[in-house]
Amino acid sequence: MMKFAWDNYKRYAWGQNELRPLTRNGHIGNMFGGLRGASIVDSLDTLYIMGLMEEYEEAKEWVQNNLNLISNGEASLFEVNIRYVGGLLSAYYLTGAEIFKQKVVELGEKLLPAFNTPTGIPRGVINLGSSGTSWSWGWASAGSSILAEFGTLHLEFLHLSQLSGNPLFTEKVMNIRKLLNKIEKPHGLYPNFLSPVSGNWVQHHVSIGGLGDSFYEYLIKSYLMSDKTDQEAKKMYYSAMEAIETNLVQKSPGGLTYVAEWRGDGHLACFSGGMIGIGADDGPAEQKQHYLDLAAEITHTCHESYSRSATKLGPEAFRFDAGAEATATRLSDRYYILRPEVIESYMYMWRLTHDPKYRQWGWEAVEALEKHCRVDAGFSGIRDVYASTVSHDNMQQSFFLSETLKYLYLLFSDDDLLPLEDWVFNTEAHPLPVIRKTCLQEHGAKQDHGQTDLE
Ligand code: DMJ
Repeated sequence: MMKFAWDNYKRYAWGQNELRPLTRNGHIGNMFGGLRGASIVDSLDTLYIMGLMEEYEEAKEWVQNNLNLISNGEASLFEVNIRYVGGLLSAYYLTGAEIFKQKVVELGEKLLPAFNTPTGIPRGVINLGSSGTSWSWGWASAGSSILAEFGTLHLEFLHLSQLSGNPLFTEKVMNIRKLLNKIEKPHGLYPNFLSPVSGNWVQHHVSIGGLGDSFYEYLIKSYLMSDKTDQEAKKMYYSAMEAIETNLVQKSPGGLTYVAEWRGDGHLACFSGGMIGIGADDGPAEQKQHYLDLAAEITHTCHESYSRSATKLGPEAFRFDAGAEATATRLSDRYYILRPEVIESYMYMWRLTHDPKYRQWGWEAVEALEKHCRVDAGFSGIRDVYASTVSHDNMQQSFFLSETLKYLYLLFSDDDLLPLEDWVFNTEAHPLPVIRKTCLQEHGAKQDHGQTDLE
C-alpha cells in the first residue's frame, strides 16, 4: 500500500504537497507557507522503516536538492512543526544523515519569531520569511491561540535544542508550560482558546478532539521522552486525566464509553485510546488497570464507529445523542479522509495487551481501505462512509503515508521494531528517541556516525 501510494505521488505530484489521485495531479494548499514536498518529508521515516530503500533514497535526494526553506508564505506553525520538523527529526535519528539535521535546525530557527508575543504564547499563523510576523487564525475566537497548536511543540523543540545546542527552543516551550501550569483551570480542565496577549482563557470550551487533542498527548509523551524525569509533565497529565474522567467520560445507553464532547469530531479524539493506554503504567497505582480498561473501552467505541458503517471505515464525527450510538447524524459528518487515529489506538493497544482483536480490527481497516479508498492512481478519502457506492474526495493526505500506513505496519510487526521504551511518536507518527539523561553524549556520537537505531 505504501509503495502504491508513494509511486503514484511520485508519478503525478512529485515535489508538490499532496497527490490528487483522481485528477492525477498535485495539491499545494495553504498550510505550509510555500514549503513543498509535504508528502516526501512526511514519508521519509515510513519508507525507511519499511525497507523501501530506493524510495527513501529518492526522498532524501529531494530533501537535499529541492527542499527550499526560503519562503515568504504564511504557514500554520502547528502543521509545519508536526509534519516538517517532526519528519526531518525522525529521518535524522533513524538514518544519521546530516542533511536532515541541517534542514531541521534551519527550519526550526525560522519558527522562533512566532513566539514574539506579549506572553510568549505563539500565534497560529507565521510568515516564514524574514519578517517573522504572526497572526491568529481568523476563525479562532478573538485573536486567540489554540491549545492543541501551541501545546504540540514540546517534543520537537526539545530535540531541536538537543541537535543544535541552542537552548532557545527549549526555553520557548518551557515558557508555554509555565504559563499553562500557573493559570487557573476551570474544573481542572484546559480550555481550547487562550489569548497570546493577556495569557487568559478566551472561552471555556474543552475538547480532547480537535483544538485540544495533542496538547494532552504531548504531556504524557514529554514525560516518556524525558526518560520519565519530567515530573511536571507527569503531574499535569494525570491531573488533566482525572478532570477529564470526572467531567467528560460517559457511557451510552448501549454501553459504549465515550468522551462527552464527542459531538463535532469523534475520529480525531480516537487517538485517546492509545494515549490513555501508554499512560496507564505510570499512573497512580490504584488507577493503572483502570486506565488500561478505559483505553480499551475507548478503542472499542472507535472500532464500533467503523463497524457500524457500510464501508467499515469510520465517519469524521460520531455522536451519542438522539438515539445515535457511535454513528454520524449529519450528512456533513460522514466523510473519511484516510485519518489514522483509530488505527493508531489499535497499534498501541496491541503493543500493550497483545489481544489479537486489535490485529483483526487493523486488518478490517486494511481491507476497507483497499476496497473503498484505493483508486487507479493512489488512495483517496471518501465522502460518505455509510454509502456502499463510494464517492471519492480526490485527496491522498500526507498523514496517510506518515501515520495511517506506518501504524498499520507497526501493528503487524514485532514489538522490537521501534520499541515504545525507546521511541515516542510525535502527533504525526514521527518517532523521536527517548532522551536518556545518562547517555546523551554517547547517543549523539552514535548518531553522528550515521548508525541506525531501529531496534
Ligand atoms: C494529523 O496531521 C495529526 O495526526 C494531527 O494530530 C491531527 N490531524 C492529522 C490526522 O488526522
